[in-house]
Formats: sequence, structure tokens, C-alpha cells
Amino acid sequence: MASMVLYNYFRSSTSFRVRAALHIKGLDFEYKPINLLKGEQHSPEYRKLNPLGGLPTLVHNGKVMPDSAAILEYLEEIAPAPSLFPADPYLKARIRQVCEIVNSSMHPYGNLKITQYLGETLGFTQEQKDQWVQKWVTQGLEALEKTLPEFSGTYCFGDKITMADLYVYPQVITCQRFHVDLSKYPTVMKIYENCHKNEFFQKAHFSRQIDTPEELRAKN
Ligand SMILES: N[C@@H](CCC(=O)N[C@@H](CS)C(=O)NCC(=O)O)C(=O)O
Repeated sequence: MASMVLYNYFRSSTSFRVRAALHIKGLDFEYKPINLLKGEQHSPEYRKLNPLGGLPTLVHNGKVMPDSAAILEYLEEIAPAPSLFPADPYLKARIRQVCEIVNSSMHPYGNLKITQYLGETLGFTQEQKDQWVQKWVTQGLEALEKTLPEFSGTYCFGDKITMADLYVYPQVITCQRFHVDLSKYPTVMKIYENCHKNEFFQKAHFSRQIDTPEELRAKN
């Protein structure tokens, strides 16, 4: 049995971040699906691992780690090569800034518990939910588009995958699900297209996981 167990869900963008890091670093892991739509994140057993009922959670040699940012920093410490950061402290700080734009100013607005509350408690239609997500994530997209041109090459920071790409790429997929107009963000979209071709991102992609439903599975 793998010493690493990842509780995750095929479509979760925060799960994607960790799957991609594990593939990039060549770390083997057992995939434990938690079906968010069936509410499995609220089960008492899962809540013992992750008090906010969020995905992902990593268990390594019996030690429990909730929260993608904490897991990614841990993986970087225990498997430093290949690194997800350049050596330069300034670039490291700017990469963390980009991660933070996605983590704090984009991801929460489209999170399931938020959109479920909008629908079930406030009576929002799907179109109103889309408008809500569009309004808030647009601020993040604008910040990314102002930040990334100075640093980007093939990917967010130069021509090597960094931590920033692990956050930006799956967030663009979430934006697409909520019909956000992405045509105004050419740098973000260039990076998205390049990440999409990367073998590790393809392996971690939502369409290729063991819990991906048949109709969403990649054909190749
Ligand atoms: N900041 C947390 C967020 C975790 C989170 O909320 N993940 C989403 C999936 S992308 C989730 O599990 N949502 C469950 C829900 O909303 O009920 C992390 O990065 O791990």
C-alpha cells in the first residue's frame, strides 16, 4: 500500500494542485475519492481528518494534513527536487502572491458550499450563481493579468512549471464552468493552454481520474 493517501475529488481544483505536484515530483499515492456532490465531505469520518470538510487531505505515514497550501509546502520540503520554486527569494515571493490571488480572491467564490448556499438558502438560479462567480473571479483575473506579463514565459514564471501554475490552471477550468469571459486575459490564457499540454497536468486533469464519470472522461 502507498504510504501516501490523497483524499480528493476529480473535479476539485484544490485537489488538482496536489495531484499535479505529486506527479511532477514522482510520488506514488493512493487515490481515495470523496464525492462532493453526494456530501461525503460532511461525513463524521472525513471531518475528523479535515475539520472544514474541504478537499484535499493528504495522509502520509499516518500523519494527517488538510489544506492544499499546507500539503504543497510539505511536499516541497520532503521531495525538494524537482522544485516548484526558483532559488530567487523575490521570485518565490511573487509566485506565492499569484497563488494567494487564486486561493483567497478566486477559489472561495465558486466553491460548492458557497454556490449551494446561494441556491438552496437564497434561491439563486444557475444564471445568478454564474453572475456571482463572474463578478468576484474577474477581480482575480484582472490582478493575474496585471501581474503575470512581467514574469511569464511558457508558464507563469518563465519556462518551468512553478507553484503558481498549479493554482492558475485549474482555476481557469473553474472559470470556464461558470461561463466567465476569458478573452480579456491573454496572458492567463496563454499559460492555461501551455499547462494543458504538460504531461503532469494531463495526468492530474479532472477527465482522467478514477472517479471521473464516464461522460466527462477524456477520450484519449
Ligand atoms: N483552502 C482549502 C479549500 C478546500 C476546499 O474547500 N476545497 C473544495 C473543493 S475545490 C471543497 O472541498 N469543497 C467542498 C464544499 O464546498 O462542500 C484548500 O486549498 O485545500
